[in-house]
Amino acid sequence: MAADSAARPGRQTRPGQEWWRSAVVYQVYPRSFADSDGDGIGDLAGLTGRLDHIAGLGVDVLWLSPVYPSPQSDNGYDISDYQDIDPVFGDLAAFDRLLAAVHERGMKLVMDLVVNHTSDEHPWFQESRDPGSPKRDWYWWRPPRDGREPNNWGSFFTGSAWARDSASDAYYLHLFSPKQPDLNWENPDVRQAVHAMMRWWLDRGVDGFRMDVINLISKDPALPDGVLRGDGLYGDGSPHFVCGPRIHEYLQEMHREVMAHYPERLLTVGEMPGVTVEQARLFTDPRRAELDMVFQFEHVGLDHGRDKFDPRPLRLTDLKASLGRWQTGLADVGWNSLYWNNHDQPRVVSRFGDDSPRYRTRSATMLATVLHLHRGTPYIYQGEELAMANAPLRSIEDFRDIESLNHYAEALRAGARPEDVLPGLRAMGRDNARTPMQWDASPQAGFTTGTPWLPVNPDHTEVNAAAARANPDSVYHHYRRLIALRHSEPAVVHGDFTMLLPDDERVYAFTRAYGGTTLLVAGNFTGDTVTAELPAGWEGAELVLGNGPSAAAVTGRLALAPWEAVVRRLTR
Ligand code: ISL
Repeated sequence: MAADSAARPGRQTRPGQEWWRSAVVYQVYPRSFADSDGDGIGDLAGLTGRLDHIAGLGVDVLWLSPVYPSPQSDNGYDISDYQDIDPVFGDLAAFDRLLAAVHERGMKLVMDLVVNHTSDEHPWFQESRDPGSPKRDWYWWRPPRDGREPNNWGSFFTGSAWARDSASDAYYLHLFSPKQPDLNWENPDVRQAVHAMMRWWLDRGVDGFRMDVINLISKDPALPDGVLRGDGLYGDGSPHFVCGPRIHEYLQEMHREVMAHYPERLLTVGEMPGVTVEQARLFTDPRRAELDMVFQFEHVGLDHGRDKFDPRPLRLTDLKASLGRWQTGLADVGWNSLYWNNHDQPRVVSRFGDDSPRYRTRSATMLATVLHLHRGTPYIYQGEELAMANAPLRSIEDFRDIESLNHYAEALRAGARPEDVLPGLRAMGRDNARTPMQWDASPQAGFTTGTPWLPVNPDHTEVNAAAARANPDSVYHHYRRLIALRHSEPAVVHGDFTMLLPDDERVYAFTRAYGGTTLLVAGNFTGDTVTAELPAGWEGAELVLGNGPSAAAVTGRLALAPWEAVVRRLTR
């Protein structure tokens, strides 16, 4: 069950048999997981004390969002020291205790690597503000153009991607907030410093990295203007930095300098907004030695309108077309990562399911079943295994996230009314994912004895880990069964994927075939009873897993109760 059993240190794993293909990863956003000292912010000791909840699911890997020293302007994705722990989370000794406790439970620990940018409070950037400093070239400093920004790029967090520094009257590039200046990867010293830092963590015992926006690190050094965006104010620079000219060279170099020194043990996953299937094949082809897998963004953009804060209903046929294309595209080479949720996305039970008491458990377990039966490595975001829902965010005072606050301010400056902006923020804002983990029914959900930095969701009186673990029919135990199935049934890991019913707006159905075994997976994405035609031959197939009342009888037509999911198995 533990990841190590497949790793066989010292022996070369055959391509296709790497341990992470059968692994499941659990993401912890430490600020919101468990607070041990009552300051209202989660910390490493709190997490260490709650590891049995994670291990109890049977997961193989824990991915820890950033815990490094940081001004916390983007909740730790703005790092001021790569080789220490922020006091709000603990210290290196607390980190070592966490790592040992993770390993004791047969799990691995993957760190967040945020090296597209640092904090503006990082000593590297502080030094680079001096034009004569050897660090000047570590960032993208440029003189003004006609007294203004060096190009027209807009930042992901609104406004220009350039900030003017009074120290030298030059501008520096920041694709995210002005407190997140972009590192200049053209400079070999920057790359070496990053490699050395990575080796330092790996030598300490960590088992890999989730790499933040790693496909943005190579920019076209000419920094050309982008085509004007809808706002008419800023240009879209993404063609000049998404999977930029030297990205594959940088990742192959990183592999050579870092990952290759720890054969077999590591898991690497690159977060890649805007990545295409064709590019992902290159990034994840084991023969190219770049990354094990990437996070792509297509399926979490299908319900966006003009932008992410203009949500549209999801069309199931779009979701199937998109995920199906990724399954096919990475079938013969490369590997998928599978996710509904992370710290940047609204809660999936609220977004694609039904979070009302009637269908919450059923829709959450249906969504889990469909996702986990795809080919790829599934990621579970903290609280997803409890069907935690979006936060009851009302006025702008309820929001904490820099992205939402900036978007709101910009929209109001442009003349929008609060009541027209808030619905999009409520549906899509990142704070939805960041409310405290719901451990029990007590006043602060067992998260803290103090005042939580973001209020706990009032539904924690019903939806919490203590209740879920005590109830064999809970979402938590369904996730546990899905993970156990992946560990015991090779068809879940290796099986060929075939999409069924691509034009059906209600049922998501596919098969996975491996050797003499074929799995049929079907999920009802609606609150109605539905039927669908199936290929012949499924009569009498064994029920492997289900979440519904009828366990979906197969008679040639498939009948599914509201939000029902089934997995059936035929063996030749
Ligand atoms: O959520 C987003 C805004 O729509 C994305 O653009 C997000 O910013 C993007 O996925 C990159 O995310 C990562 O890098 C950001 C950080 O704010 C996110 O939390 C992180 O996951 C900058 O480090």
